Amino acid sequence: MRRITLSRYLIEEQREKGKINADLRLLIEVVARACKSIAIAIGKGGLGGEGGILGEAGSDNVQGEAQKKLDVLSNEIFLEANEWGGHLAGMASEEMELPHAIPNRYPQGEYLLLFDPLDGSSNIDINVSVGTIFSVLRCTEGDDPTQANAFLQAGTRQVAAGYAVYGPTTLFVLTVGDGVVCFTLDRELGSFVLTQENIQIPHDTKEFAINMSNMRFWEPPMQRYVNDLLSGKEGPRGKDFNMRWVASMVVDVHRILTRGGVFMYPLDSKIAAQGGKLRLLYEANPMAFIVEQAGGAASTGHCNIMDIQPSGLHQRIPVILGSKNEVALAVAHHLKD
Ligand code: AHM
Ligand code: MG
Repeated sequence: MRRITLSRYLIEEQREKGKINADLRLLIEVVARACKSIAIAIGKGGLGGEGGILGEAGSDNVQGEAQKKLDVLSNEIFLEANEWGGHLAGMASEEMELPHAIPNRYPQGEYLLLFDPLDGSSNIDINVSVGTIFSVLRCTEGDDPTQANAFLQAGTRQVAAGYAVYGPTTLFVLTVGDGVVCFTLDRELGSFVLTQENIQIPHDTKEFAINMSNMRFWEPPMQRYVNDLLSGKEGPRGKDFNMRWVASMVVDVHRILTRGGVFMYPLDSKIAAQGGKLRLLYEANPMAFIVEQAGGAASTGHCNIMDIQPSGLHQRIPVILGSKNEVALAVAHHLKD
């Protein structure tokens, strides 16, 4: 069998298809290398470093959430790996209040890298899969990449997005706007090898993912939609649904890429003031790009996620994404209201 490594896939996307240039290829390779380092750190678990690498870091991030040691470590791995290659104009991370400027001693490139270094980190201490999510934009000419404004671009302007899953196997899922591909880390060789091409999300599903404990706090359209799912065969949908909730978005989205489904983190009255739970730039946009490239859909309930013009680096929004027809039904409930 022809083994296609990530490097070879990227060279073919550049040379034969002209989908990416050399800088974007380098950027994605460096991101994948950083994900490998994070996978190794996570794999050490309670054995890693002085005092282990599990548990709280003792600090809060910009959003006032307690950081895990691995949140901080993964963020550092990403910054260090990506700042010297000459392909980036700047970086922004879920874990940092302000953009990270590329040090003057390194050349600057045209791309902006946005990332959630460790998504689902509340799962770390219980040995459940977590991941990394990233999104790539072009820095607009005249914009200052050390300022938040440069990063406030609609998701439709992403040139690449992807995520890594640190689970029983380490996976690297990628789109450069030419469909979605998945690579599996060959631990002996230390390289990502293509294991799935042209991933397609089935348009229909019988599976949904949502944190049901928040149901009483949701807005009426979401309550009505989920009630329809829960009523199963006897309800208006005429079929029984199954539910899954890993509480690591990467894993819940990866399941949807694998067998379909709908993933939702709606607005609820506890988090209304902050606009939602998931972050537009680091979580919703990259996942929306991947899901749409795989034939699925991604909406807030009122508009397509990738059409939103961001207003802040850490803006949060409601998210409904996955199987196309199911997302359309959830959106229909919101439009009726
Ligand atoms: P994080 O980036 O701080 O880990 O937060 C995002 C995570 C998502 O991965 C997941 O879907 C969600 O938060 C789970 O939230 P909850 O614990 O409310 O179910
Ligand atoms: Mg996250």
